Amino acid sequence: MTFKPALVIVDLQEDFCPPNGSLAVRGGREVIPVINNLLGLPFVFKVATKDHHPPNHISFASNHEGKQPFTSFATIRNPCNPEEAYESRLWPDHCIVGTTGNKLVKELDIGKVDLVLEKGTDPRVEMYSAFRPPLVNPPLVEGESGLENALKEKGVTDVYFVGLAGDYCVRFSAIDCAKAKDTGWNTYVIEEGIRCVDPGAGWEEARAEMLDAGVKVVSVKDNVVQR
Ligand code: VGL
Ligand code: ZN
Repeated sequence: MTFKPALVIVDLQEDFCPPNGSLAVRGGREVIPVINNLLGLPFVFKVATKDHHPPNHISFASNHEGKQPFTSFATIRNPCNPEEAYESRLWPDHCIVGTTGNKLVKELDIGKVDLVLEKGTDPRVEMYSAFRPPLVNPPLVEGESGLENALKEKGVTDVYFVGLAGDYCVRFSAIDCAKAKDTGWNTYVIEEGIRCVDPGAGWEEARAEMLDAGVKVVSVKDNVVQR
C-alpha cells in the first residue's frame, strides 16, 4: 500500500494558549512554529479540529453550583443511555462559539489546512476525542465520525497528531484513531507538537495509555513523513 500520511492538528485555539487563553496550556504557543513546519511537508490531508462549545456546556465549572475549574469533577450521563455515566474534570469556560478564545491561533498557516472540524458542540456531553460522533461520547459506540470518514475517503494510511492538549484531546483522539476498526491506520503523536495541561504525571499517564492502544509517540527528528 502506498504511504499516505495525514496530519491532524488538535484544538490549536487561542483559549488553550498563553498569554490570554482561559485554559492556557503552558508553552502552548511554542508548538505553532513546529506545526507550521509540518504543514510544509507532503501530507496528503491536513485537518484542524476545534473545541466548539456553547456557553451552557457541561464541562464548564461555571455551569455547576459550587464547583471549581481544574479541581472539581462532575458526573456526566450519556443522554442516549442514562445508565452510562462517567466522572469528568471541570474547566474554566473555554472555546465558546463566537469568542476570540474559540479561534484557531492567528499564527497558524491556515491556508495549508484542508479541513476544519468542530467538536464538543453538544452541551450535554464532554467530547475530548475528535472521532466521537455527537451524543455517543463516551463510551465509544459503533458509528463513524466525520473525521473517520474524511480520512478513509482520502485513502490515508498513517495519521500524525499534534496540538493541545496532549493529555486530553490529543490523547483521546489518537487512541480512537488507533482503535478504529478495519482501517489499518498507523497512529502517531509527534512529541514536539504537543503541550499538556499536566505535563508531568498527566503526560506519563497519557503516553502509557496511548502506547497500550498502539499509538507511537515520535519526534520530528524521526523524519515523520518518510517511511
Ligand atoms: C481540551 C480540556 C477541555 C483539549 C478540551 O482540547 O485538550 N481540554 N476541553
Ligand atoms: Zn473543551
